[in-house]
Parts: sequence; C-alpha cells; structure tokens
Amino acid sequence: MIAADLSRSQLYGILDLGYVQIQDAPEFARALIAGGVDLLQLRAKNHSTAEITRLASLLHSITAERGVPLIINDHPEIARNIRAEGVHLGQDDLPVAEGRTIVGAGCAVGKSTHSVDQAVRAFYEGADYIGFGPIFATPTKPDYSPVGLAEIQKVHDAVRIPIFCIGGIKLDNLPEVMEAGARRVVIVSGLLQAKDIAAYGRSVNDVLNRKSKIENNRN
Ligand code: 3NM
Repeated sequence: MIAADLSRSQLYGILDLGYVQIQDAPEFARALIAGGVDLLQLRAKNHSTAEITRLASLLHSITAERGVPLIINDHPEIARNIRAEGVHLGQDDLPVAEGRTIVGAGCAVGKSTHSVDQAVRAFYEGADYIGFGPIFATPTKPDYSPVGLAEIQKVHDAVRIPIFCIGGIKLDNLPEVMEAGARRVVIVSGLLQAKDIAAYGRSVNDVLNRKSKIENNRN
C-alpha cells in the first residue's frame, strides 16, 4: 500500500469475527465498502490459520475489485501469502521491523498503541500508521482502560504518521472525537451492529468530510 492511500484514509472498518459469522463475512465486507470505508481489516482472534487464510483470500478478491486496501490483523504470513496491502500488529506481536521483513516492501505495517509514549515508540519503530485508543471503554476490547479525549491532540502533536483513533467510537460521539483533534477513526461495533451498515458508514463519512472541509478552508 502506498503512503498516499493511508494519508487519504479517514474511515477504517474492521471485519471482526467476534461480531460476524465467518460465512457472512463477504456480505459484511461489501456493505462496509458501500458505506465508504477507506481501509478494511480482517480481525479473527479465534480461528485457525487455515480458516483465516481462506477468508482473507476471498475478502481480498472483493476489496481489490473496489480499490480498498485489505489489512490482516496479527498474521504477517497470511498478509504476505494472500498479497494483502497491510498487516496490523498489537503491542504483544512482533516488532514492526520483523513484521516488515515477513510481508516485504509495499505492504503497510500498522501498530496498536494505547498511550502517547507507545505511539512515539511505534513511530520510531517505523510503523506506517498507528491505531490509538481505546478512546472510550469498549466491549470489543474489554481489558483496556480508555485513554480519554484529552490525549488525542497530544498524540497528533507528537507523531507524524497517520493516526486512527479507535475504541467506543460511534456516530453519536464522533463529533466530540473530531473536535478533540482526531482526523481518522476506526469504528468496529458501531458499523457491524448497524441496521443498515452502508447508510451508517455514509453518515460517518458526512461527519468526517465536514471536518476535513473546515480544515481545508483554514489552510
Ligand atoms: N483496538 P469498537 S480498541 C480492536 O485501543 C480495538 O487498540 C483498540 O471496537 C485499541 O469500535 C478496539 O467496537 C475495539 O469499540 C474497537
């Protein structure tokens, strides 16, 4: 994935198999893309490598046709084998450099960070982008304390790679997240549990675009 794809991205969707049955994943992927996600991640914490590889390959045919980069959570080998555009690593996974050795050039490496310090470290480790959160408490990642809105501006002042705020973000609290300095967000359960995923995604994009229009007018 090229840096331009990342810097253009505002809405990052995650197909989390904690919320979606594996057989329904392609349909959810199509709905997320129809809703305007700029990046799509496959997150499967409790499935075998073979199952994840099979699904990742199928999803890649869907995302590639629509020009949406596919990012594989936790599994650089799978990302490499299906030629995904990115891999996403957590704090307990491989260091960024080792992940990059596996996936090779041209595949983005992202990292989850849960404090400004971790964000700075991920930047110096060479991550192409970071997730920053959880901003709010969330059942999708229950064992983490929220970082809170006040850290959002601090991390943007500290780190010069794309920062995706994540954790408990929904359409109704999105304006305060953007007001606190966010430029890009990840939304998981808000999208996956919406009655109409595509419509929800479009509404999220309306809020995100309002903010980028205001910023463009300022510059
Ligand atoms: N990572 P939802 S928070 C997958 O802080 C994940 O790194 C987080 O899901 C982090 O939008 C999170 O449903 C869960 O709250 C995001």
